[in-house]
Amino acid sequence: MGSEEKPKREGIKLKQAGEGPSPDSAGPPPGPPLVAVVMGSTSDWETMRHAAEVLKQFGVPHECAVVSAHRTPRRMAEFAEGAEGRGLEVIIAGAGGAAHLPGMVAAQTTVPVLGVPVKSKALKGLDSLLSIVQMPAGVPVGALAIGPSGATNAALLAVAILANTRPELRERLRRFRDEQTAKVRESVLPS
Ligand code: RP5
Repeated sequence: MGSEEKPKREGIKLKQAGEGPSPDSAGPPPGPPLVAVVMGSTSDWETMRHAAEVLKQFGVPHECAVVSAHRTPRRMAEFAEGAEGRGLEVIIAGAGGAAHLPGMVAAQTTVPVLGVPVKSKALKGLDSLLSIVQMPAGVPVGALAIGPSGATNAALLAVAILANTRPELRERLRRFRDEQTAKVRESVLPS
């Protein structure tokens, strides 16, 4: 595979899919990953880390990796084709610009794919959003909002999907919502 194996940017130590813990300092919860957070570039991490943080908060074992549709197409294919066999139940894929990663991954697996449009410099993420949301009928990608909100919600949606068969996660999700509600109720506007 040669040069395809090299992520364009170094600096953020994103683990490659299937190579163990994510870059969080304390690492993700132990156990084989149930969710993969993949992104087209290390430059997407600033957005996608929000997904990893939510998964960690909910105690969901996950992995994070750079898997670029156009720079590492073979790695992307290997990742997507192996996802089900490795026990992944949800894939969160973030990309910016001509954001084909979520759709290309979804084309090669039946594991549900949630797409996060990363905010691009040129078009502020509108290009990413349209690339992800406008999948032709037959191969779905669940499209989230542009940027960190989308990454956060992709992880919350992944938790909700996993919670269908895991009552303890459902309970944690309920508690999260209750706490969120309480915070809003208790909030005070500055005078
Ligand atoms: C896409 O191109 C990535 O998902 C990223 O959002 C965008 C720009 O990548 P870099 O040029 O910053 O590596 O593949």
